[in-house]
Parts: sequence; C-alpha cells; structure tokens
Amino acid sequence: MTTVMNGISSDSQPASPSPDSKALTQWPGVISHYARYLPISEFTPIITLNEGNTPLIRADNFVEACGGEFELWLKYEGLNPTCSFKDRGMTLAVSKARERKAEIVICASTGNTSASAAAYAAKAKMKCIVLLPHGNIASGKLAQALMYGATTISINGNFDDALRIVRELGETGQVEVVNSVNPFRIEGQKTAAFEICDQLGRAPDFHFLPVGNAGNITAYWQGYKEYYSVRKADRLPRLFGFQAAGAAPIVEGHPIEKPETVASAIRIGNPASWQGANAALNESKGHIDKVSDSEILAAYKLIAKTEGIFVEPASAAPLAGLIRIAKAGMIPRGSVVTAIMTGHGLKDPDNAIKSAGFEPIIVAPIKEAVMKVIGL
Ligand code: AN7
Repeated sequence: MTTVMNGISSDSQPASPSPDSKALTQWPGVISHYARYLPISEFTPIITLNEGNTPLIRADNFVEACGGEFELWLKYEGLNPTCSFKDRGMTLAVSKARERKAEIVICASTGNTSASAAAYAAKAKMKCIVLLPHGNIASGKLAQALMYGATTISINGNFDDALRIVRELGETGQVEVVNSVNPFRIEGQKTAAFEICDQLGRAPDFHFLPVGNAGNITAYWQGYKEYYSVRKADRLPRLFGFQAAGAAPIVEGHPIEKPETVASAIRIGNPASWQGANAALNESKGHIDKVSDSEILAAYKLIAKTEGIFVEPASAAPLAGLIRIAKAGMIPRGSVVTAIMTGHGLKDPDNAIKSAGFEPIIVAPIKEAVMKVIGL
C-alpha cells in the first residue's frame, strides 16, 4: 500500500538513503510543516506544491550601498512554486475548498494570486476562473494563468473592479473565492512569519514589506503575534509597509479611484484588508509610507546588482523605503531587519529589460569582435 507522507509516496523513497540525503530532506509544504498552527483536520486533503521553506538571505552589500549599519535579511518568496508568496495562502485556501467539495475557485488578481490559484486548482483537479485588469498584468503572470489552464478573463477596469465582481459572484454560493477576503489565505500566509523566526532563531526588530491589498501585512502580524504567544519568538517586530505613490490609499487615508504605478502587483486603490493593515501598523508601532515609481525602480536595480537577487518591482517598494529610512538614520545600529521579496523578477521581464538601461551589444561572430567590446 502506498502511504503519502511529507508529500512523497513511500514507495518512491530510495531503499537506503545516501549519506547526502540528510541535508536534503523533503520539505512537505507549509500545511504539513506548521499543521498545529493551522485550521485543518484529518479530513482536510492537503493540496500542496511543497511551497514555503524559502531562503532568508543576508544582504550586506545592499546595506553598505545605502550606508546603514544593521543586519538585513531578505525573505526570498519569489522562490515559491509559482514564484510569489501567494502560494502559502493558496495551498490552504484550495485545500479547504476541496474539503468542502467546492468545484470552482475564483479570484481577482494583479497577477500573482491568479498564477497561484491556477496552479493549486490544477493540482486539486478543480476549475479555476481568474479576473485580471486588462492590459496591466506582467507577462510572466499572464503566461502562468494560461499555462495552468485557468479560464482567464480580462476586465476592462482595474483590480478593484475585478474584486468587486468576484465578491458578487461569491455571494451566489456557486464559486469559492480565493482572494485574501478568504480567511484561509491569511492563515496560510502567516507561516512566512514563523519561518523567519525559525530561520533567524528570533523575530526581527523591523520587518519591511510592500502593501497592496494588505493581506500580507495582516498575515505577518498574525503570525508574529501567534509565535510570540507560544514563546517561539522573543519579541514582536515593528512592521514597515510601503505603497506605490500612485496607489497609496492607506497612506492617503482614502480609496484611490485610478491607481497607477509601474509596480503592477500593487496597483490597488481600495485594499480588502485595510483594517488588518491598520491594526498591524498600530499594534506593532509600525509605519506606512509611499515610494515613487522612480525610487522603486532604483531599488529594483540596486538589489539585483548588489546582491544578485532579482525581484519584481512591487518587491522593491520596501527596499526603496528602507533606503530612505536608512539614509535618515532611523534604523538603530545593529538592528535585525527583514524585508520580504514577495515576487520573482522573471514575472515581469518587460519592466526588467526597460529598466536595465542598456541593451545587448550585437557583434560579428568572431573572437576579435567580442574582444573589442570587452576592451582586451
Ligand atoms: C509581488 O496578485 O494583490 O498587500 O492579486 O503580487 O497582500 O496584496 C498581489 C499583491 C506584494 C501585495 N508583492 O500584497 C494579486 C495581488 C507582490 C504582489 C503584493 C502583491 P498584499
């Protein structure tokens, strides 16, 4: 009989583990690893792509470039199975939808939620419908929704319009909404805070992240508080959130009707988890601010060049904020700072090529031509 443990079937395990296998144990995904903190039971089918366990990478070069004297750790969430943090919440939302015998999952998305929903629905053999703001999706994300087989609908409107329609469709009871208005999304996403504490052996002093629909800031705060309450973390971090200047409803204190930013992932004018964000900011003595598109693009290039870490523009928003705050001397020396790199740079190749500032040099197919270019 085949029993499924840790996401692999027992009959596929090697007969005798090699000496190297110890360091390469199979990670089972966030639900199995953090089961005791999640609302699941023995009846919950676990739909996983082995998400989570993403690297926490120390970024001294970047800190040096912004003149700081603190420890910066980047949680590289772009290394999840669909290349964004959304997979943590989606594994749980889709598992719970399957448990309830739902057949169709639906979401509105600026791109990453749709990629993740489509992938997990495929794994669960469920139908997936995604509503996207027409013309404002990074090409990698659109490719994902199409390839994973989601029914992909482009709305002549923005994300907020798409989410409004999805909520209305959810009220019919015929579809399962897997946007972060679904509480299982937040529950799954909080595992990233657990991982940071487990990887660092403590909670950070400051935690920087981008804010769009505000589900992630809500989830991180819930995760840090929960780990603190069971004494798995020694302190609570201050949460520092950043919105794009043209899409900064929480900073401005009112919804933005026509949000605009190069960081299409956070082009959101009326965040669903606004209250969760406010609670996280107030309770953690945190801070929310806006960064301009040019600050975002500068940070986007700097992190790739100084650390070899390629993120999408939205993930550079907290780095832009960190540059500004570090320069103002607001991070005490020796602080431990984390920043969440929410999505992979390859999601948005068009912005990358546009932003790089130079193009490949075309030469004749001979050694001399290449030597001339490199000055040898
Ligand atoms: C890379 O995919 O809202 O504040 O529909 O893709 O939790 O919304 C994406 C959001 C940050 C903001 N970074 O997180 C969607 C969507 C990236 C993102 C955010 C998003 P939230």
